[in-house]
Amino acid sequence: MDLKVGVIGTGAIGIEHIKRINEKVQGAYVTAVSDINVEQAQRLANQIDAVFFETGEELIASPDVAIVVVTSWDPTHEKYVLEAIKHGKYVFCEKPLATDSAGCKRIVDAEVKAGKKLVQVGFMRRYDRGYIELKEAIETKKFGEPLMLHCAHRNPTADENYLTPMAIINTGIHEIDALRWLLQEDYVSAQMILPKQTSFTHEKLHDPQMLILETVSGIHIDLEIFVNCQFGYDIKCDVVCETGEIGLEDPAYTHVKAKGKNYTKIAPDWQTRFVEAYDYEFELWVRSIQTGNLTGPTAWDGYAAAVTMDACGKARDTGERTLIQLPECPALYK
Ligand code: NAI
Ligand code: ISE
Repeated sequence: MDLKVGVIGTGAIGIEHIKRINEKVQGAYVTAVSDINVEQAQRLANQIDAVFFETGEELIASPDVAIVVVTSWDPTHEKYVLEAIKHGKYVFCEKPLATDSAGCKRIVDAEVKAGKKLVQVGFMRRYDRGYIELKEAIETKKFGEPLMLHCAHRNPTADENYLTPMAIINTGIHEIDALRWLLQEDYVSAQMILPKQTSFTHEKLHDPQMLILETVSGIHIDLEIFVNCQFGYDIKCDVVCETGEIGLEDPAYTHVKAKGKNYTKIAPDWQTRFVEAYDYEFELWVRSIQTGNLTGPTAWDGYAAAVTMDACGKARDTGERTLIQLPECPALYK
């Protein structure tokens, strides 16, 4: 029987995921939506023949909702995930799982108490073909041991609501998870560098920022986060190994030769750059619920990322290299 999905947060990615579930993914359809933007969400509910709920809590409790997708603003994730766990419902939560490690820990504790993995975090880099190929090359040691990673996460523009800490909490969090997953290693330290700023930023956002992470075995990662780069949505990850380098290419299916130039386009946004990864992420999420074996990024992964995220915040504030230490991983996640 198809799974009934309730979606909390019907903004940019909420709408994308709703379309994805209803039009592409097998075995699930959206029966309910909720958003504090009542008018917009009600209109959407009418269009897709779903029920509108005034609150996320009512949506989660509804017998017409079997599984939950949380795509509201970052600071609201924790309360909805905890509520879904309380009702014993599977919940897909967009990144970050919570805005700090204490919030993520409350989720881990609730899930451990429930005795069952119910949470998947929207760390969708893990479903991108480029990252998957990098992981295969690293795991098979095709070019020996990885030593250094040079990465960049660039967005064309960020609005006035995007503040300095969001470079990590909202943006760099993708790499914090993806690189830990790629290397299968936790981090031991973080440093933040605040370089010369672009004139395209505003006073509450230091842009760009540089993060340097070190893993348990001593691999060094440099990550540039630049959210007003102007030219497009640009994601880089070059892994320098002992006998070779492997790195992401910008996916392009066509090129243009005209007016004396030969070029490919840069994706304008995350929707375009990672469309296949999001589709695959949801396909596997629904399938894993049907088979009762969740395989995606867990609440523990969300917590591990948040511990690193907190260390980055401290490193930015103090200008110092900050140590990262995770407690023992609960048996549920091993
Ligand atoms: P958005 O601002 O377009 O949409 C968020 C929606 O949540 C808005 O409609 C807002 O009214 C609603 N909302 C806020 N508080 C709420 C509450 N308490 N209850 C119900 N609804 C509430 O933002 P966007 O870009 O769609 O991002 C949503 C989430 O998805 C964020 O957490 C963001 O970090 C994540 N995201 C993840 C991406 C990825 O690559 N995995 C890409 C874009 C966003
Ligand atoms: C957004 O929320 C995302 O998750 C995008 O992937 C990221 O590139 C962007 O910086 C975030 O704001």
